[in-house]
Amino acid sequence: MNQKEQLEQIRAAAEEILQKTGSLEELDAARVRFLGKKGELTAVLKTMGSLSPEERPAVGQAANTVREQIAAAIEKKTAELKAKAQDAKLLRETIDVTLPGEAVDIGHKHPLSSVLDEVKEIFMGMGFDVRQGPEVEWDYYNFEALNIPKGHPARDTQDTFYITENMLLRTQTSGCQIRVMENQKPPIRIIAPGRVFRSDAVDATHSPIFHQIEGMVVDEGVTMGDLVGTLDTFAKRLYGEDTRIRLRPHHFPFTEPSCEIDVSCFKCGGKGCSMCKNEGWIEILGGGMVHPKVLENGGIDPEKYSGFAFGIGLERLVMFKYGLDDMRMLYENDVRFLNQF
Ligand code: 2NM
Repeated sequence: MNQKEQLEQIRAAAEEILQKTGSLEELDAARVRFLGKKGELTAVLKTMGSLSPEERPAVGQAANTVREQIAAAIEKKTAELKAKAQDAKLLRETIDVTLPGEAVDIGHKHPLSSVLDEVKEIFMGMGFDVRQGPEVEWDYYNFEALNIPKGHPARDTQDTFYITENMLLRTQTSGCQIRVMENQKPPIRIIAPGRVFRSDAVDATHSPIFHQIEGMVVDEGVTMGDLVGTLDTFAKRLYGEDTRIRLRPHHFPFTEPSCEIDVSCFKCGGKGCSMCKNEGWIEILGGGMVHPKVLENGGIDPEKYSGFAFGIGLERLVMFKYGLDDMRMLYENDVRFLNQF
């Protein structure tokens, strides 16, 4: 076979192979085979020495033509394969924007938080400030300043979590009230919501950790009538305009006189039902006139000023509001329960 025939054979072989080539890797292999330094075309050119000077230009030109043809064919095929690969990629990555999205679970306020927020709003609407204090408290602020003397049953280690002899987990938020009295001149109108701790066994109505909202008003001429008016307004705002309150005498060391306060049952309106255990009334509050000794301990002159104070159990409010019979549901964070609010 002379060189011209060889060249024609190479061209034909290249044409056939390029036709069949389906990948860029195969294409590269073909380029090396035909056009590479050690490729078939180079091999033919190396034999040109055996030609006469008259034959050489024509064969050289033929070789160049074949090289250009093959190079052009490879280029064309490369573009085709790349376009095909791009189409396949786009097809793979197609997104159906009409598919329904994945629903995101959105959380919401815990019932203890939403009722607390409601209570805060009601008192803030009556001009109260919201104050907070430490959960780890001195014996002085939790007991001594509140006229709870040494030896009082509330101070017993059976009821109180002591950390040291003088330091404990607060059993009420009253330390806030004492600190406000120490730092602020009357008129004082505050509520102090927060976690409190008592060494109680867990059952449907008791928990060693629960929440209280305590309140205090101190000014000149504050009377029991102010306490009744304030808490009557609170009860009506929380449970509805038809709600009434009633006071029963009670005893607290830090108030004198003291009372427990019931609201008319918001389910039966006072007739008696399962919610109020046929009483018609539900106890939600304790309160009274701040004991003169407590005012004095706060640095306030009991001859000039008087005040009322009260304490509300948040869990009880929530349980009555939603008709819960077991406090533990408020702490277990079972989403099947929480999702109902
Ligand atoms: C209650 C019941 C009665 C109360 C008293 C005071 C303070 F600091 F002013 F003396 N704070 N909270 C109080 C009074 C709390 O909880 C059932």
